[in-house]
Amino acid sequence: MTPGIDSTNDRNLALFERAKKTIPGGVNSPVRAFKAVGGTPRFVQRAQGAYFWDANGKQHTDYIGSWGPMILGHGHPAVLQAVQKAMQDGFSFGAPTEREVELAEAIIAQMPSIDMIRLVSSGTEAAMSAIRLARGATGRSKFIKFEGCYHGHADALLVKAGSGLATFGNPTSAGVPPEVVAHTLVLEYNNLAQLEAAFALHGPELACLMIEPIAGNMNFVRASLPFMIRCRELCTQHGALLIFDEVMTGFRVALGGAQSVYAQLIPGFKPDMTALGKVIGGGMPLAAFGGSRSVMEQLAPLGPVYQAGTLSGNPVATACGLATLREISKPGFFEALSARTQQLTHGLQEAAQAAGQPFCADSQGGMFGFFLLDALPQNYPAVMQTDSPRFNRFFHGMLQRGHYFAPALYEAGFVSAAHTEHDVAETVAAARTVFSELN
Ligand code: KE4
Repeated sequence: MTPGIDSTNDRNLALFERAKKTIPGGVNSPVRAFKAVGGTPRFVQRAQGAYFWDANGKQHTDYIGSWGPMILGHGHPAVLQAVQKAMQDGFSFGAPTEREVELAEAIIAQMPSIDMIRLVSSGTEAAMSAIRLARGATGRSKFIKFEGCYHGHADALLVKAGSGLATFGNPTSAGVPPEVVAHTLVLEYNNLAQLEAAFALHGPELACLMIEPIAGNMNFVRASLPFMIRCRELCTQHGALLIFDEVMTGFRVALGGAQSVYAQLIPGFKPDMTALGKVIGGGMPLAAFGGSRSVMEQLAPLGPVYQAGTLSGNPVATACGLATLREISKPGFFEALSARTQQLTHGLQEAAQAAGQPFCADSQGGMFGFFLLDALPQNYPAVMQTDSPRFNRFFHGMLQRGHYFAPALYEAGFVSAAHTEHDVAETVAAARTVFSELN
């Protein structure tokens, strides 16, 4: 029970009980149910800037921002105006619009690896379609993904490592027939030896390698430079496509996404395909996948790889996305956002140290992760070494004080341009108290 809130008039609790009657688990996406941390999900009544107010009218400083899209904060006036205007002109046509072309051009302008792009409605669709396109373009079926990386819930991607490198994946979800994941090879993130062995064993059969370049689905784990260099080299050597899943990192860690961060460290570095989502829709259902012209032109109606969507390139969602990209493209935007994010991670680090708590954090642009560990983990098993009961106590301690972090220790966090220095200082002050109570 959440101390300080009388459960009889806790509207979050009442709404959660009511929701469970008609929606499985009371939520439309599992992570929202607080299963990992326990307690009652906060039902959002409204949000503005860096804050949202829950069903009890309690204000929270929001460090999830819809899991990444709300990089400007909630209800940015320029975005709101663009969406309201677009709605006057029509919600959906099932026909091409100029704004889809403008958005495609705006994305391509920031990502030199992308010649052409197809808009879809979710990150799952983007990643699923990218895999299908890679398979169609190469004529190969097998592909590599990494433990701890999440690419949406398409069947072939709901898979855990098989036993050893010669065996392919096993389903992580009921309802996924083993044969559907029989071509998916799951490796350990940042494990060079496994990567080399997998290509040595299967190289000529591999259609692609899909990776979160900064893995936000195991909180915040960077691919090491040697590892990323070998992913690129081995894909090139064996004719497999290197696919960056930047649904979370795209336009969030930098204007050019994580690929621009790696390109600064590895001259000429480019993935062959990129999946995008979240920020490019500004909070509306919009995602995309793109790559070289030769690969993308394999897509219907030009080529043999089928892909489609009723609401793809939706005119209201593209207005929201375009207005968002316009704002984040302004000079100094990412410098200011990065500084704000680092104010948070450095502040949390100091607060934890003051309480003698193990803590480490990392961030890039407006995305951050922290671990109640002494050193930054390099892979999923290391992330899961975290003392989850202690994480849960930290999470709820912060939540009760009105600071909303991801309700799972394997999820990343997000800062928006609307978070002020004072907002972050308040969060750090609350963390100082919560960390001291953890002892
Ligand atoms: P969606 O289908 O949820 O739009 O995107 C799937 C996806 C693909 N790739 C990456 C790197 C992602 O992070 C995601 C979705 N991210 C989760 C947060 N870890 C969304 C939150 C949720 O599942 O409710």
